[in-house]
Amino acid sequence: MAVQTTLREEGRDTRSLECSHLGQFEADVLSGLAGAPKTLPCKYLYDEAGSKLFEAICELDDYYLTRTEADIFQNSLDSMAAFLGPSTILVEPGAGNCEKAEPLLGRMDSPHAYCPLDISPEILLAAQQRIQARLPNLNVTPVIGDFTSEDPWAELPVSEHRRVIFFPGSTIGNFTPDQAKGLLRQFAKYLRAGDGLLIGADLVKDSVVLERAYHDSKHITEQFNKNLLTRINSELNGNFDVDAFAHRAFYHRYRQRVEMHLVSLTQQTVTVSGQEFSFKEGETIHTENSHKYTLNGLKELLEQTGFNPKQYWTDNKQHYAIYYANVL
Ligand code: AVI
Repeated sequence: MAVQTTLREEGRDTRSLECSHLGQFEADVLSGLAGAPKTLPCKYLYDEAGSKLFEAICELDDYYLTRTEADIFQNSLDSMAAFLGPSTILVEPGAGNCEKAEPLLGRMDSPHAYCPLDISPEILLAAQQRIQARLPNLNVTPVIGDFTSEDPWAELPVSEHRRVIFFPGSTIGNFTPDQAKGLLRQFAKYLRAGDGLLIGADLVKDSVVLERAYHDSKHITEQFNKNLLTRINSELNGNFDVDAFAHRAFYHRYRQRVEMHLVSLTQQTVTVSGQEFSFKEGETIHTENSHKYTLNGLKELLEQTGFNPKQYWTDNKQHYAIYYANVL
């Protein structure tokens, strides 16, 4: 009840949160389109339509990440739960619908609390009700906010219980190596010595497999990418001709990442929020990076950011890995 009140009170703030998001969205889009090369932050791919398209991507045969990670969890829940320990607070940044945490919470030894952290109050509230119905003794405390900023971390409940951050889904891959280090250091700041991190990441593999995952045969990823232009048109008074852009995704071997771009099929000028942006034919907007790690690279990333990697789990093709690490 107390948590529902918190969410309702947060709901009152949602309008001002939305206004500030819109202001930030506009500022980021205008500066991204003014840059050379043109870029747009990938976090804006996830409006309501984008989030639904991403859910559809996760169901695709070509997009092996979600099902591979789910299989690893399925096969190793008990040993993962043992690393998480008893009476732990599980904190999940970018939790969305919290579906990945639910089976883990069900196997953990008397978890003290689950704190999903996300920007969408509606999705969090629905997830809270679902999890609470299944695990009535668990204290579910959602926190609303962007986990890349410091604010929501300060709102997490203060407690002496052991803390573990749960960061599945290869979301770490959407940050450049420097950003990933900054983010993991931010995670480490919230944790204390002996607390933990359970993190999932996609691994380096054959470029054909990688490129098929981001250029799927059903063209859902294309719709997901182009939806960003539709979103700009509706929220920022833009006039992108979505059909005048093509979806491009390729594996950059040296940078170990799949890059997603929107390619202008013609020379054209686009207006967004009253500002004009010209495109040459073939010019791209870089919309997302999805970095891939080697097992060793992931271990090094953890070691460089204050963690002591203890155990990893992977699939038999070594397409994906989940690491558990303690804070030093
Ligand atoms: C959310 N993130 C881990 C996905 C990825 O694979 O980088 C986003 C995505 N972009 C295109 N397809 C999926």
